[in-house]
Amino acid sequence: MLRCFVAIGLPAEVQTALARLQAALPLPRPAAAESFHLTLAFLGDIVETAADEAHLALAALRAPGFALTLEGVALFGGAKPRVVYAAVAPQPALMALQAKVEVALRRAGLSPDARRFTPHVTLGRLTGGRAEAARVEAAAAAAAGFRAGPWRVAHFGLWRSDPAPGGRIHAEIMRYPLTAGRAG
Ligand code: 3AM
Repeated sequence: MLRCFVAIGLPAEVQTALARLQAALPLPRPAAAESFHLTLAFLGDIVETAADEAHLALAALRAPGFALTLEGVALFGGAKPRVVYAAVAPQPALMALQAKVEVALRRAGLSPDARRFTPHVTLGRLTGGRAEAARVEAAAAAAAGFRAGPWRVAHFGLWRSDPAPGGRIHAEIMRYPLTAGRAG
């Protein structure tokens, strides 16, 4: 079994900006800066033949590249925040790509997570304490002016997630080009 997801990787200068932002937040479980990503679809633990099917479906997908900007810092989880993330400026071409990825995966017989897509780059996770949540919320509010990009997204990828001491490590295993269209 292989834990897989589909994501957009980030250029080095955006990773650096995010690492700087991350350092300004008191995160109990920071995400590894070298594998910051924007998840498009989560496939979960799948057998290798299913990963091969996902690869074939993604390799056949055609969608235009686009410009992306990160803007602001926010938290998932409402009253019990669990994830701190950099938000993404609205980009219809990103939403269209995500929808195409999801359809392509379903047509290939896979079952991507069906939750509503909220574009984000995870910076770190919380452990559940109330004082910790208050500290992170205050720091996130102070960093609300964060902005990185725009940069051009020219490809997306199939990623794997593996357990590692202190969390999980993520790595892109396949990359799929976007077309040089006009979007964004
Ligand atoms: O790094 P982010 O947060 O974008 O949160 C997990 C991570 O996304 C997400 O998939 C990415 C790689 O692990 N993830 C984990 N379990 C998930 C699930 N059941 C999930 N996304 C949706 N549904």
